[in-house]
Amino acid sequence: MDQVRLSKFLSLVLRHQPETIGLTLDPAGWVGVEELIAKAGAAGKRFDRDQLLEVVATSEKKRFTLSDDGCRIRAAQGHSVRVELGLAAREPPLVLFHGTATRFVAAILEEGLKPQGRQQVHLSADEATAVRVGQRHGKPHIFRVDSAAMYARGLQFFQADNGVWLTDAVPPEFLNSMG
Ligand code: HQG
Repeated sequence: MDQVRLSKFLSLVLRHQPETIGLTLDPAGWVGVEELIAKAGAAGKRFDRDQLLEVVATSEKKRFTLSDDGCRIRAAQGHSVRVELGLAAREPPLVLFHGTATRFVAAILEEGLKPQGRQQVHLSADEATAVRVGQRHGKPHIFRVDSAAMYARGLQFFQADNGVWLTDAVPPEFLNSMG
């Protein structure tokens, strides 16, 4: 399997549908590397440990995290299955960004940002990343999130292993449209 296909396959089984290959994530989202390789292989998706490590190392978004002992792997963020990543709550930068598509703007202004299919809302510290995320959905639209005010209000923020900022929801009063 080439690297892009392997990365997409890993996103599918480690974030969304582990059961398609008979895999079960532990409560924090981890699976054994050997078990993953064996169950993927049995399902016709063949790759070895070196190929897996290559994808982990070269994923520009650092989508996957290896345990310190190298025996387990998980997705850094983006899950739709319920996982408790065990991230410590921390103070966010003063401003964070969220990229979406123009067709979602009216609903977002009305009800704020919701996690939709995922466990939490994804935010980035830089605008360029938000533009790329928004482009996945269509014509991009960027919101500035007043994370300082949310934090002051007691709302919690977490930073995934790959730097993405996560929060449960962003109420509309903390959103500024950037046009
Ligand atoms: C939108 C990628 C209507 C939200 C990226 C987004 C990210 C609403 C879409 C990660 C809404 C959900 C996540 C509301 C939010 N009404 N639409 N109230 N609230 N939305 O894909 O943030 O490449 O689940 O704006 O880099 O786009 O997969 O979330 O457009 O980090 O590694 O609902 O996925 O990473 O879409 O992307 P998604 P996202 P990977």
